[in-house]
Amino acid sequence: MASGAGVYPPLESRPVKNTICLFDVDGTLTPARQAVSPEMLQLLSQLRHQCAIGFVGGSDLAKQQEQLATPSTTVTDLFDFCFAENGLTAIRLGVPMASNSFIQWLGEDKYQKLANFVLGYMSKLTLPKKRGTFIEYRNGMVNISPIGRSASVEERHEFEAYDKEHNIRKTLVAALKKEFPDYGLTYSIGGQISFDVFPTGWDKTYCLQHVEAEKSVSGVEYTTVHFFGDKCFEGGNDHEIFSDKRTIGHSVTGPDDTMKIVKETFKL
Ligand code: M1P
Repeated sequence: MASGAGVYPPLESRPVKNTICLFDVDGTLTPARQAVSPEMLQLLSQLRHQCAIGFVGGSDLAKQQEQLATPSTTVTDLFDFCFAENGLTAIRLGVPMASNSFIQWLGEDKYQKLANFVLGYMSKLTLPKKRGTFIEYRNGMVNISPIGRSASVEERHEFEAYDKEHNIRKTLVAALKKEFPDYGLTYSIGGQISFDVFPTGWDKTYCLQHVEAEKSVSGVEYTTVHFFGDKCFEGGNDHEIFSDKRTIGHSVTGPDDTMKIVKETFKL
């Protein structure tokens, strides 16, 4: 299925070399938690011959590998910059860059208090369905899901609809903010069944420091940074990078809209 891995000019030799396009993953390059289409990969490949491309997703790299590549293609071959967990895990041209750790930042003691509170709170919730993995511990954040991360696609849709009506996630986030007012954490509802928890400031703008650092690596200064995302509204996990003064933000309604805007913007 996947195409798009290939030979590309070095970053400093691309026709529009001072431009980079950054894409959110779920709802922007792919339908939520599903695979990318061959048409999208083809377009990204064409775009990569013009300028640098990268993705910036909240999920960890393993999930982006599942969604954007196949077992025989590596996601890090398909993009110049891979920013997993908002850029807390960053890879440039296949080579890992400096990463940062949630647990080092917060400390074990505070983390356990948070995890115990969440598990205690969720033990009292009754939902249409509960599955497994209620807290997913990642490098740069934790992801908390009242239904559990092992929910099927159908169960995800069911939870999302139930949550819209009953505000399960919003109410849990409010309880966390009240319980841990001095933790310096941001709670971000970016997907269908969960929310991300990370130190304030470690949102998707975190990856821009890696984009800026390119100047001292290859000499390329990215003066134009396009960002494409589907959750650009306030409270959405694309909002900060979308509205950052360093980016030109494009709010999209889904992968087809992303393709349309890319084609129009770059005359592809
Ligand atoms: O990329 C958006 C979000 O995707 C997933 O959310 P959910 O499982 O709730 O649909 C998660 O990986 C989340 O971390 C991420 O922000």
